[in-house]
Amino acid sequence: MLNTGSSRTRLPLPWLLSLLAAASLAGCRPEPTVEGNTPPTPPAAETPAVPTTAPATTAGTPAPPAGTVSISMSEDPYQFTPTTAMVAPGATVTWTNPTDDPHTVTSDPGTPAGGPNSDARYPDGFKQGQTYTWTVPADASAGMTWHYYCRFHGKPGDGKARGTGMAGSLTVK
Ligand SMILES: [Cu+2]
Repeated sequence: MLNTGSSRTRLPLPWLLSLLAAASLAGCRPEPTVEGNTPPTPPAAETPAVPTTAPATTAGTPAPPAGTVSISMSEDPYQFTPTTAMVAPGATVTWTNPTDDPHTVTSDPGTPAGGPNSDARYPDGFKQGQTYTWTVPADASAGMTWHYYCRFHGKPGDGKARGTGMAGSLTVK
């Protein structure tokens, strides 16, 4: 490269020969080398990939609005735990029975229609290890309350208040 430049200004013929020699070499190497040196640009293109991850995390944060509510059952005395729970419209409520005896989630008479009721699925109550799942109506309004009780270990209320014994309630928040 240096020889080519210096010979150009002095002797035309040697310059032509050196040019041809350089061209033959250049035809094989310099151009591919130049293209090979081009890659420094791609690393800059990889940088935008990092900011892409951040927005995805931010968008995933406000995801759990409805959520899931888990209610268990305990013994001595039998009761729903928690006894009362706040639920969001569209939330999934799951009752699990870890006790030896079967239980029911039966809506109190007088409580809003469409409330939780395991009797259709488990006429004889759901046994140890079984679960009953109910979804809060999506159009349920805040403050709406369903009272329920276990037919074997509790008694229903009057529709305005929770019953006695094994009884619970859900209120829409
Ligand atoms: Cu029970």
